[in-house]
Amino acid sequence: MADLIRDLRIAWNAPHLPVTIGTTGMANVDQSADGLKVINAQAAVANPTLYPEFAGTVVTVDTRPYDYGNDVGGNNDGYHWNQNAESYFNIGEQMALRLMGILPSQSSAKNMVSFSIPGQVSSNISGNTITVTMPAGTDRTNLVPNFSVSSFATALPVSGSPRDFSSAQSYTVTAQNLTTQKYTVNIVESATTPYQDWAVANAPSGSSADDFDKDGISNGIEFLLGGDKDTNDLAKLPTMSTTATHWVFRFRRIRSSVSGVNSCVIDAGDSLNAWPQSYTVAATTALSTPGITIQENDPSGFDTVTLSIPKLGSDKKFARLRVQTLGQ
Ligand SMILES: [Ca+2]
Ligand SMILES: [Ca+2]
Repeated sequence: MADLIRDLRIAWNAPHLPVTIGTTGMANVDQSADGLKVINAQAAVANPTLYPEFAGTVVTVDTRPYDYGNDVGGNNDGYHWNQNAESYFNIGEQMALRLMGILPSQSSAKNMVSFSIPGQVSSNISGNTITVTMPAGTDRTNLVPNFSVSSFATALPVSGSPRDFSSAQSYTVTAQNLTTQKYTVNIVESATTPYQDWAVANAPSGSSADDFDKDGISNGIEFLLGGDKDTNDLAKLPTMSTTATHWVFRFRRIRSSVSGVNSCVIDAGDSLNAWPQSYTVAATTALSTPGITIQENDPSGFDTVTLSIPKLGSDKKFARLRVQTLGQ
């Protein structure tokens, strides 16, 4: 029996495989001879003094109490518990209960550890209620939270699922031991403007026209492009390229900035002296000046903004991005 357990543990690559042993059912007819030897040997495997390698992972159930004798059901064979169904049921139950007693304990942890929504101002987990503050004017109908839960726990809906937060939404976290906890998520709007919320962390002094972190990008533009005070954000600035027929001006804006600007305009012209062409960048392609295409959530949390201007014979083109934020 000990060798069998060792072999199974190797074969299944399960060095701590829990094992429950039911003693032989030959007890009543062979109690004094070989049957008893087998019973004692089966019991010995679960004796941690004799087999310390099995301590805590192997148990033996003595099945003799479940032999109800020849007079109670069964077939009076005198062995195999007289094929009494009640014996089999009770032995199986005892073996299962003893096995459960040596299984590794399952975690009951089911906490929502962190919860955030891209573009949020802040989020707070208090008990089973989560409050996320989003910039004023945020469209709540299709927000995509990211969250983490306790080790071994799972959650529904899963992290990264888009949901309509027009009303409070609930999440159920299920622990490894299958107990559950419900969390309710409420969205509130910030009392300050999105730019002001950004500036608290990234430009605590000066106006949107200043360059707080001196990376060459003014605060207002940096807000729009998703920059921060700890990063040199030059790589986020708009790019200009050409096709056979068009000048192409392109940048990514952080999506939550849409409700944070009075205006976002691309000026263009054939020299740096004058900017005769102006294109308004609004929330969507349809609301923007023709020539502008907005790919929403490309990637998630950002929009890709593209302006295409026909060349029409001009051999050079200049363009600039102007942003006027709500709140300075
Ligand atoms: Ca800057
Ligand atoms: Ca920066």
